[in-house]
Amino acid sequence: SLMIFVLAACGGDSNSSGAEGNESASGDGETKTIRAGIGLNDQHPQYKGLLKFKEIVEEKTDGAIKVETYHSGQLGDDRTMTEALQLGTQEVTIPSTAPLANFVPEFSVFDIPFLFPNEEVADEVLASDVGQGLLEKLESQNLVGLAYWENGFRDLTNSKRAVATAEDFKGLKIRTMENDLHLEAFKALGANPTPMAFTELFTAMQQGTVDGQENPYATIYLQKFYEVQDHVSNTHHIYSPFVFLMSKEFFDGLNEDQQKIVTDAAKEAGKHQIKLNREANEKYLKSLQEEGMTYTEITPEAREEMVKKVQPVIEDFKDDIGAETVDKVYKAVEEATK
Ligand code: KDG
Repeated sequence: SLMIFVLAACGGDSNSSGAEGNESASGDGETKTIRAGIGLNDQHPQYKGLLKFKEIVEEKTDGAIKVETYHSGQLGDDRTMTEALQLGTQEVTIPSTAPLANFVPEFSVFDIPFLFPNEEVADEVLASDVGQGLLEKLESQNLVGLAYWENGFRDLTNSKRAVATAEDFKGLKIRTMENDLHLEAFKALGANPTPMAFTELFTAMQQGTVDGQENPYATIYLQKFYEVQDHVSNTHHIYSPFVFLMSKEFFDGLNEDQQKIVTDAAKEAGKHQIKLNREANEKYLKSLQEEGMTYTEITPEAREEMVKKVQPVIEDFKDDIGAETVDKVYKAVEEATK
């Protein structure tokens, strides 16, 4: 990385000395375009983060790399956009880790319910060797994981009843992300889960195909889910990271200066996004109540009961996720919790 730093510091000078002759941020005069798509809407901190990424990249490359931003699933859902990156027909997407586990199974480690006690522990584990190692595994899938961003702690909403205990999940038709561990965990809680892309969720709730869903408060509020949902509980059952993904084909086609710029920009914009996201998640529970939703707090005893119910599922999935990854993550959580 020192080498990359030196090249970046030299700027245009490396043009004359570099064997390739195009080692500067502005490239060889050809403009490259990054089409970046997300599922959430333009009010969400995820989109604000993406705008920050655009600003940094366009400025640092002097416009040699342009970033076009697409929200609300305009380019597809998490899964189809990730596939488009593999094919090289799209350059950037920022999915939740849950659907990404369909590409690299180890990412499902973050779908272990009640894994992280708080955001600080999540931060430490994601920055640790095991967290960063997971990003490296994406390369074999023709993807480059440039940084973790944040979706956040997920909380349950539904249109049927106030959920306070594990019992209350019984029979609720819950939309889950497209991830087998999510699906089985909700079954273990007695719910009737259906996996579905985020882009189909609002309509499914509106039409009653599902009774509920789970997402952080920021998403519930900014996507206006309160229009079709009546109850919210602070289940905090999963902390979902986002992964800032780039097509490997596109990344490999950038010169070293540009690779450093997009990598740093993804990290820098991520810090901004995470800050905004935490402010939003703190602020919007109150807004949901103002919009008429009932709020039910999960007591520590009730949460303990939920932990017990999903335990067998975690054991069943350990080998599918990768036992080594699971053990390493548990260890990292333990160390971060000390
Ligand atoms: O832009 C991200 C969304 O596409 C998605 O990951 C949001 O958490 C999400 C969900 O429930 O699908």
